[in-house]
Amino acid sequence: MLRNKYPSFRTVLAGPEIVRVAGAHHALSGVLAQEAGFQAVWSSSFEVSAARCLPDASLLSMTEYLTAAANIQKALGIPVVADCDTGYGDNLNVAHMVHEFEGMGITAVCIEDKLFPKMNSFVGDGQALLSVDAFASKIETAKNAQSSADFFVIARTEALIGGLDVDTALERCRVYADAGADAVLIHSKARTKDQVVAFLEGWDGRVPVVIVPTTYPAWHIDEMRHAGVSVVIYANQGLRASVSSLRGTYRSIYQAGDSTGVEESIASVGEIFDLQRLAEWQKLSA
Ligand code: SPV
Ligand code: MG
Repeated sequence: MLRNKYPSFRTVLAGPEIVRVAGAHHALSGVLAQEAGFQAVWSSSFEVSAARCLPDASLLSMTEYLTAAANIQKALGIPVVADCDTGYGDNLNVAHMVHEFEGMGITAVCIEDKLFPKMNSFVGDGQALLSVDAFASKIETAKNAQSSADFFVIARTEALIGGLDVDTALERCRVYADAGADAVLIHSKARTKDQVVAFLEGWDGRVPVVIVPTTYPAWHIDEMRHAGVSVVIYANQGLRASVSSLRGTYRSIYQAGDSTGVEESIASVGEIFDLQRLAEWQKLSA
């Protein structure tokens, strides 16, 4: 069975456990996240653009992000959550984006309340936001554009990234939930979890809360669960690990003049065959 079956993100979220999601930029990284036990994969705009050595600044087209997300999804038995930035434009772009992503088998998308073109959340301070009403209208548009009731739309507020306070973030998320969002994502680049904890304490639970603990990595999954987190996205650790690993390996081979020194620490060719599911493919040949 070379085509994968996978549950929708909504189905996975309906389970009793906090949903752990890992960032990926290609199918191989998605498969390795799945192998580690993650319940879903985040097709990260930061990772996908970094894989092209481009900034995460709305430079790639919707189609390029769609292709990346769909290629990851095809390789997996768990759902992809597609990071769709601002929805690639205004309400018309959002409707088109939902048609296209849903049409390619993606069961969950996330859009954020920054202005298009956007810049990655960790760049600079005081990034500008779309008005609450304009973003709520994007959420409504996205929900009206989906064809299956199962399709899942996450509304991400960048209020804290933009230098606004927790009350503003809460107010924005309440409006987004009322506009039909299936979950809200509260993003923070603070070095501690305090802002996010304050958000969770003030949240009335009308939809689940998603977090991205890149800058507050010490928060343990059990404590997150306790605090009311429903979904946690480890958005870019895989990419950063790849960079460290590739850099070390290439340098070591170049400096040594042969590759024996790295043999012990790199995957075998056989392991790559397994990830390619070569044996299953070979059964197709007569
Ligand atoms: C991503 O992974 O692309 C995200 C999270 O959106 S962040 O990079 O923190 O904006
Ligand atoms: Mg992103």
